[in-house]
Amino acid sequence: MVMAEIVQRGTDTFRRARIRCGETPLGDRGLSEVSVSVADMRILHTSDWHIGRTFHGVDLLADQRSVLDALAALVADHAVDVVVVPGDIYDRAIPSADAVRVCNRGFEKIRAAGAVIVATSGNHDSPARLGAGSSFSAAGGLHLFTTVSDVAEPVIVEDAHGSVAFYGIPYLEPETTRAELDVPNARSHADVLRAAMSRIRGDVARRRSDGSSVRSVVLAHAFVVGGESTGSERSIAVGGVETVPASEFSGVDYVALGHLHSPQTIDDRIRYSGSPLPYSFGERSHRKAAWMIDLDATGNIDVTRMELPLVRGLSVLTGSLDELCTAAEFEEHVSNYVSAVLTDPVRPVDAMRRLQDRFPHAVHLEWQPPVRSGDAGYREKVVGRSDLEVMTSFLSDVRSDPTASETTLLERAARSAAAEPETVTTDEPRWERTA
Ligand SMILES: [Mn+2]
Repeated sequence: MVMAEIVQRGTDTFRRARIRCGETPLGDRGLSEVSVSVADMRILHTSDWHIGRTFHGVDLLADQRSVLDALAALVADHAVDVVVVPGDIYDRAIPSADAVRVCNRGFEKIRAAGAVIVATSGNHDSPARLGAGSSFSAAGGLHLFTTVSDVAEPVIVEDAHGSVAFYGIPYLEPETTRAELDVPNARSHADVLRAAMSRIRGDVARRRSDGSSVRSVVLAHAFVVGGESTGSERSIAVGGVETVPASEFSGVDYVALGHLHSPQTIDDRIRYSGSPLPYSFGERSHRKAAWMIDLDATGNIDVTRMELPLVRGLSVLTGSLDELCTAAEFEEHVSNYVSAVLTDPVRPVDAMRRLQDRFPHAVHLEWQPPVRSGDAGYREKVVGRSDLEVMTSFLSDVRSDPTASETTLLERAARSAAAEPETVTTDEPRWERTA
């Protein structure tokens, strides 16, 4: 980084950038990195990357790649020391090869920008696959916590004031983790998290027992009471209550949460960063962000919301197909992901192809014909009309008026249907009475 660039980025960055002078490049750093001393600890909290996720069938890898670049730029511009990612790194347990490439590249860029990475597995990740090679990657500054038995074994990052212990709690499914946490009667998410947090508090206390002022950061993937979902999260309510009271996280200086996809604050020190990209049209008005936390000597925090770039906007557009394809008012949406609500009275032919001529990123459409004035519900429409009239007008609507011979057939069918009993009252239905 040339000095002119550093100065341009402001005095705060200048101060922190100077602290970083003299650091060796990534390849030579290895484990010694964790003992680099800086002023206050600066942490960037992001989560729910969901690398490999598709959006209405459309591949989002290019968008994900660019938002990871933006995170790496934040790390470089603001001299972030540690990036925490509490879960849902990938969208699925077995990500595609391309998704793995995008994720690895993101990790490398963030690491090369100067931050240590602490990440955990979320409910979408496979702990074993995400954690493969984690003891080796830790030597390079990528700390992947995917093992339940390691919850009380933090990675320690030093700053000028001493140690900060980062504890990674992988997503805890009560059914599969209660034995490992030694709480055989745990039924709920709160039960297993309580067990994990109790181990963590025990470890913090042990580290402080000699009088040293160890500060602590916890990463967890859970639905904390008071949080709001966006609709693009997969429910974790399998056979029980999914929410966890915020009080379970007492005793730590900052709790970086993953799972919910919009940035939000449970209390000042317990937050969700949300996903870096919108993953449903319901999130189209959200601005995606990461939290930047400065942790001082006493464990006090100063939090700044860091806006993430909108890689591609989301629009829900309503109108007739012709209006959508020609009206000037829709021009500002042409490069967005578009969900269209078509209001044509007759369902237009080849609508998606025509829509995509103007909106290449149209991904979804639905047809909502207008309710004409005087239109009544089906029940009102047929009341007082004979069966034959109902059948005749149905044919006229969907095809053409029935011919004379067709009308005769309809009459016969109506009479024969009317002759049959309305309901079957025997225990054993007639049509099953064979042999
Ligand atoms: Mn998620």
